[in-house]
Amino acid sequence: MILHEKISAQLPAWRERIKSLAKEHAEVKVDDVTVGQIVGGMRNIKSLLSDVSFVDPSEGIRLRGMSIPEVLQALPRARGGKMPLVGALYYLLMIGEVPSNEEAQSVEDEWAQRATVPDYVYKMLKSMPKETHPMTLFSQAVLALQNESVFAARYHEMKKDQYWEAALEDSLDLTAKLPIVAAYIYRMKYFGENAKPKYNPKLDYGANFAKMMKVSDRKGYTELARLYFILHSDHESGNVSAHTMHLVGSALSDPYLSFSAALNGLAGPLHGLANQECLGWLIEVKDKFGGVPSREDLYKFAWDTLNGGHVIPGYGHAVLRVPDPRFTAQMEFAKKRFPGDELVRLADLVFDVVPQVLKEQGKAKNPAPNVDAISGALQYYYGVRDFDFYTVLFGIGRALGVTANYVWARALGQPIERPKSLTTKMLEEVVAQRGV
Ligand code: CMX
Repeated sequence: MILHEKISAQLPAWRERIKSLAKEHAEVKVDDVTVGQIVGGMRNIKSLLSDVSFVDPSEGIRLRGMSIPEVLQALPRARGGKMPLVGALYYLLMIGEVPSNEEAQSVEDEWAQRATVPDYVYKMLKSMPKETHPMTLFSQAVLALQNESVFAARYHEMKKDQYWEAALEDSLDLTAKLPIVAAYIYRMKYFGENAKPKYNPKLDYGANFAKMMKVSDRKGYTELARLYFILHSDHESGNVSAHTMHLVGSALSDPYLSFSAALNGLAGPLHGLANQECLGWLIEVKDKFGGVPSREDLYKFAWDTLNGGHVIPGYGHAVLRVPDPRFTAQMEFAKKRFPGDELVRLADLVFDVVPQVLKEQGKAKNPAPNVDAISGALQYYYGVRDFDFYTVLFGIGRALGVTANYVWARALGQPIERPKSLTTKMLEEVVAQRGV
């Protein structure tokens, strides 16, 4: 398998680099930790290692060193489409190089071979109460699939330097199954259907997802699915979903256990659920004003949201200090294809007004839009209008980045995570000793 071959070839050099850092330079200081960071959610403490992606606060995400426009430009495209193959992105995340068409296609072929979901998963999903949140169903399905884990089955017979191979098997199996599980949840929950979605090996990952979702403009939605999964794949390792995957995986919990945990973090309203929240907020504006409001009305509505004690979803970021390039890429997609759409025009007006409101309020360190500020509007345009499903889509994309990180974490023998906690009294004593 191509990913296996390429990672095997790179591994000796990577292991040497990590060994040298751990053995010869372990005492070198990278940063100091402040009291503010400890009481403030560990913000910006440099304490995780990932070569898959990096977020520059003033520029945004780089996936294996490439910006979003570079990724969209350089990766091999799906036949007849303008967007790259999702398999090409997975190759880039795993291997760190832009694949050839054949290499990208070989990842797509791996997925096609693995794209089956056991019956017990469907049965479990069907047995859940109708009102169960789709993220709960999605996470449960991943947990149920843990039964298939190669990593768990082989754990006792593997040596530590073989863990990554089983992790790679699981990662390919898991990512192959996620679009099927997600499409099944969608059709079951909102349309009362029970047919098992069929993955067509002649189509790529994005096209299969569009087909299984049964949206009416399949061609347009195929392109959106490809873009969406690529943009949501990775955002360095400190965000809640990526960090959760990393933390749980560090206990050698297999990729299914770790990813189910990551999904539970993604389901929080301050993280992935913000896409659902954001579309809800846009619709509220649209309903209240009977369409796109005036600048003044929107300005007042945004202030009312803040004064009501709520955040404005889709705005702000823990690391970024500029508009999120993932927002920009989606806005460009929408403006090219359906510029007159009411929600897109509204999202554009919000982009004009909300940063100003947040600046005036003076709390948010970053008043600019993040990835969630527009993603729901695009889904809505294509008829996927059940907002609570949106975070599931984020989850499919996020799996690509966090499993690539998982494979490399095992390949490089990253140890169990165990930061140290202090008591409040200890912190106060540190402050008193410093005399500040
Ligand atoms: N609306 C209102 N207030 C906001 C805000 C927003 N969009 N963004 C930040 N703030 C507030 C914070 O709540 C915080 O207030 P308190 O001091 O009262 O607690 C203050 O500004 C400072 O926060 P910050 O340091 O700028 O931001 P954080 O790193 O603490 O939080 C984030 C980052 C994303 C959770 C926050 O900006 C937020 O809640 N945004 C809205 C939800 C959202 O869009 N989340 C999705 C993020 C992307 C993703 O993970 O999917």
